[in-house]
Amino acid sequence: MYTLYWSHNSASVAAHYCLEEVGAPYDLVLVDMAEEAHKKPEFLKVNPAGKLPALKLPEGGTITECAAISLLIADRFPQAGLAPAAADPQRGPFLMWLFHLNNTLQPAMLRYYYPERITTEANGTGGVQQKAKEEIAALWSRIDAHLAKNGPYLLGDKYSAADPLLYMLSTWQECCPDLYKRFPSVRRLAEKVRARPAIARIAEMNQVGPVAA
Ligand SMILES: N[C@@H](CCC(=O)N[C@@H](CS)C(=O)NCC(=O)O)C(=O)O
Repeated sequence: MYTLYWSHNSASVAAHYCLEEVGAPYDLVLVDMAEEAHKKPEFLKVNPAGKLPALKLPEGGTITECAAISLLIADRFPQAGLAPAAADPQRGPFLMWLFHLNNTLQPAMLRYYYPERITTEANGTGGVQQKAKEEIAALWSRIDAHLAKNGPYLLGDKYSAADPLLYMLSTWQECCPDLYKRFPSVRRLAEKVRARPAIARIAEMNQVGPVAA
C-alpha cells in the first residue's frame, strides 16, 4: 500500500492524479496546509523539509518531489501507459517535460508564492513577485506554442504523466491571471486532462474546479 500525504490544491495533486490513474493501491493522509499541518512535528517526522507531497512506499521508505513520485508510479504500473519505456524515442521528451515543469516552471511559481524567501529587502517582495510573474508568463507562452504545434498533449497524441503535472500547475493562476484565455493550447490540454475519469473522480476533493474560461 502507498500512502500519500496531501493537501488541497498543493503540489500533491499531480501525485494523487497518477496514483488514481494507474489504479495503485493507496491511502491518503491529509496534511492541511491551511492549518499549517505541514510544519507540525507529526509531519516533520515524515518529511523534515515540511513540504508536500510525500509518499510512503509499500517496501518502506518515503519519497518526496511530485515529479519523482509521478515518474516512479508511472514506471511501476506500465500497463497504464503513463511513461514511455526507456528505449522508446518519446522517453527523452517525456523526461525533459517532467523535469522542465518541476525544475523550471514550478520554482518560478514558488518564487511568486513565497517571495520573502528570495530577498532580504523588507520592501523587496513586490519586485520578486513581478519578476516571477514575467518569467512564468514567458514559460507558459513557450509551452503553449509547443502544444499549439505538437499537441494536444506534451507528447503529441500520447498522454503521459507529464500532462497531469502540467494541468496541476495550470490551475495555480494567481501567478498568471487569465492563463487559459492567454494560452488556449494549455487550456485545451487542461480540459482533456480534467475530463479523464480518474482525474474527475478526485479533482473536487483536491478543490480543483472545472476548467474555467
Ligand atoms: N519541488 C517540490 C515542491 C514542494 C513544495 O514546495 N510544496 C509546497 C506545496 S505546493 C509546500 O509544501 N510548501 C510549504 C513550504 O514551502 O513551506 C515538489 O514538486 O514536490
